[in-house]
Amino acid sequence: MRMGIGMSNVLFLLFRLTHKRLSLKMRVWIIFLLCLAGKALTAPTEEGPIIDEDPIVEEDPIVEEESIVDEEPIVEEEPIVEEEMEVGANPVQVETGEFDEAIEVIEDVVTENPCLNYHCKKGKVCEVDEGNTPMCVCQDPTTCPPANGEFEHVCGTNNKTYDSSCHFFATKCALEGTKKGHKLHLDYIGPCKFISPCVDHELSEFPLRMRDWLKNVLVTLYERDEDHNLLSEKQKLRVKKIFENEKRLQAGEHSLDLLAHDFEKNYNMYIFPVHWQFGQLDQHPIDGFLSHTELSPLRAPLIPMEHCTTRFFEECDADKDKYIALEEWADCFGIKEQDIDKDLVI
Ligand SMILES: [Ca+2]
Ligand SMILES: [Ca+2]
Repeated sequence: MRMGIGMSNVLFLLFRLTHKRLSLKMRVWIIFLLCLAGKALTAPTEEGPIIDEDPIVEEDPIVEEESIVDEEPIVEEEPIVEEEMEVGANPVQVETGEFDEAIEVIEDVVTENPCLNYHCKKGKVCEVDEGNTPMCVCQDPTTCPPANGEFEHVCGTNNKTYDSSCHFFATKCALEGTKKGHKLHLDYIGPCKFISPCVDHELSEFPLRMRDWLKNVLVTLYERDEDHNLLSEKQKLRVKKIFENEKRLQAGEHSLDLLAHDFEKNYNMYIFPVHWQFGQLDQHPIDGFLSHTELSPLRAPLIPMEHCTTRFFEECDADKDKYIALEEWADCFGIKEQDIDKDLVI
């Protein structure tokens, strides 16, 4: 159900974001997203058991899959503690997570199966050794479900198209420990294609639409949050102020001039949405920095539609350390230094 709500948000908001410029592509995207929605709704069991009234788990046991730093830390997969989606998860993240789910929880009638509920990172599957101890091993790409169409293809940073994200991550896993594997990331969703270079004036338009989009995502979540599981109470209080502000620019198709004017006039309404999105992405680990992997749920679906995505996020990383810090993030969305507030990342 929550997936359905998230999906409609994605459809609505992604549509709004790129409607005018890319209406034909959007149609393809809507079909793609609808297919994902269907997939998500028909395969709820893959999610594993969901604990009601989940306790707040501070440290997510899922470790970061791909780090861009040179020294990739060696991490051990841990059994999953709880699979419930974090409160207020970004719908874009939710859907992408569903899409590039290469993690398999092996279902087995034998309750003793140690692989049951054993969580492996993308590209790996659980197997038991002689001692019946579960372990994660690289998935054979040929065991990935065949792609249902082009919309399941993904493009790697090596500009190679993979049948699905499962095929991509299984291939990447096999290259683990090599330079090639280290450099390889999922670039965007869809087959590799020519993406026209982003020129300066186009780059300056990108944050205008993105900020407006983030604000509308939050307002939509607020309006639909009947079950109190889309936004936390703290988040709701923040969004309530935006929602109830009479001066708020209503969701719709706006010219860039109007968006720019609104950002100037109603600047305060944009501060929280920019912080909120950062918090949604900064999860593995929660450290005030976004790695390539953490950013991926946002950028991978956007790149085929918004050709400035890559350049925008590259330039966000002002100190070029391969991570986007909160300060860098806020700055590239036009948030003034004095308004950057860690406490808003809630
Ligand atoms: Ca992080
Ligand atoms: Ca940086």
